[in-house]
Amino acid sequence: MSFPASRIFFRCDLFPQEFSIVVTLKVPDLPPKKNEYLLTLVAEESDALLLGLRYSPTQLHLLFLREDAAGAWQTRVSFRSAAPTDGQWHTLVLAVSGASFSLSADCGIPLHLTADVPFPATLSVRGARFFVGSRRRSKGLFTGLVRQLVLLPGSDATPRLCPSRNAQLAVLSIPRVLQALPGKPEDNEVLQYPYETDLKVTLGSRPPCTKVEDAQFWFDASRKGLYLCVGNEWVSVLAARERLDYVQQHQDLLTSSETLGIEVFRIPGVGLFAATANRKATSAIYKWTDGKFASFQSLRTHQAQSWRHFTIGRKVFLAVANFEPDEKGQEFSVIYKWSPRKLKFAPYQRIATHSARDWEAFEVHGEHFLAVANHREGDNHNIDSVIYKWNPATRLFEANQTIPTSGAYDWEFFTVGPYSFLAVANTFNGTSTRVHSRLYVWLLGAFQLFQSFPTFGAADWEVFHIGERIFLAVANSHSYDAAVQAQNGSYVLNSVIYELNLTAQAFVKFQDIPTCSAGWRG
Ligand SMILES: [Ca+2]
Ligand SMILES: [Ca+2]
Repeated sequence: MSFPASRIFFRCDLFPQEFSIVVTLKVPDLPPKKNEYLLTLVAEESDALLLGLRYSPTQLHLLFLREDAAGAWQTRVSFRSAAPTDGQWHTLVLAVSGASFSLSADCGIPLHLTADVPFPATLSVRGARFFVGSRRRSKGLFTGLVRQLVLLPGSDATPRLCPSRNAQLAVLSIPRVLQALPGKPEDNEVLQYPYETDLKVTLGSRPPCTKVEDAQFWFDASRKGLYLCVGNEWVSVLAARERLDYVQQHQDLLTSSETLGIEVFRIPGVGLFAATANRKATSAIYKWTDGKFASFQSLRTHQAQSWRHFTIGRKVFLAVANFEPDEKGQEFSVIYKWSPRKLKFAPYQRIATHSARDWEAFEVHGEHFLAVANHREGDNHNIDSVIYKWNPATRLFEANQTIPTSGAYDWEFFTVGPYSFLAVANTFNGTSTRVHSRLYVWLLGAFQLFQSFPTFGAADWEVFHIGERIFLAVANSHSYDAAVQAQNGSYVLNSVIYELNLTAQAFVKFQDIPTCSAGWRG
């Protein structure tokens, strides 16, 4: 079976720099020295093997072509005794990121290898063709069975499959026609980019934090504290800024589906509210009533990611970031306004957005702004995010400035003296999570680039003050820093703190917080 690479790579013809290949296969007893190709990517004209996955009785080889000034080099990374050729089903996950290669079989402990030659950052697939089960025509024909073969851009796909009750048949994506085969898929969630599933916020009382919950968030609603599960421990990411003293005891909020974000706010003279952004069709607003949060209003949302409460004069608004289009395929997010007459939130303005992640509301010199983090449009992550300005004449938000972003996840606004800053967290540029996140400063009526920061799937910026000092922290959801990775080869999450240096007029690195499995105890 073969197909042109352009069928998968129709927007961009570069193979991802970081990716995983998930394969479920059954290999018969192979004669010694026999080599069979599971998957190849071949340049049609030159017949060069750009990428290949080859199976032998004792090893699994990943082959790739790397070009440098001296020419093109075929590189091979070999994993010993990957999975036995025992005629049984096995699921392998191969994860590639730069010079780091790992392979896990049946959700077992992964084998890590660091190669001298990293996987190329720019491997062009123009004019190339994929072959499944061969290396063009009959060469090295695969004689086993393949049930699942998935190529995923982004980081290691292992946490998306494992642990699994049936590790040998762990399912990521199985074609419908093959689903009747033995080994029923457990939970066939829509395929998303792996870093997107990394960010899950759970509400309620302290949930378990094990390998399964790794890199997931827990929001402690009663104390407004955000925690990240790292190495079996809940680590405080955002300390409770303002303790809600009147919250006597802990409460679980029952939400209709998985909650991705929560906003707690007060409407003067009315009370305290909490809005939850739920993944399924509706999101909910709760009102603090008789000592607990009670259901107040339900609003139609489309995979809501977050809510933002803000006020303009005495008007109270609530904006939702919708990640998915509605039933008619229209993509937009909605600003709701509190109706003091009806005592409800009512839709006020609809704004076209693209997989919106976050709204940031702020004021500059008495004018009101709203910035949306547009994550991606279709498969394209390199799109504009938009800053809207409140027009007091039309009483609407109008586009004021666009800023190019790459898989934008979060906006953070803050001021230093008379200066207004806006930082964006960029996660992914289509091939890599190694992408700069940027800080802008308000000058002459617009935001201008102030500083760029190297980040790795940046998901969140937070500013905080200690006395007179100003700090900016970024949460990287991925890290490929060689020095940190070398510690034990385990998954490392790196958060970096910068401090504003007034002399240098720049944010300089204050400290790294390496949070690998044993390191960080909050
Ligand atoms: Ca934000
Ligand atoms: Ca933030």
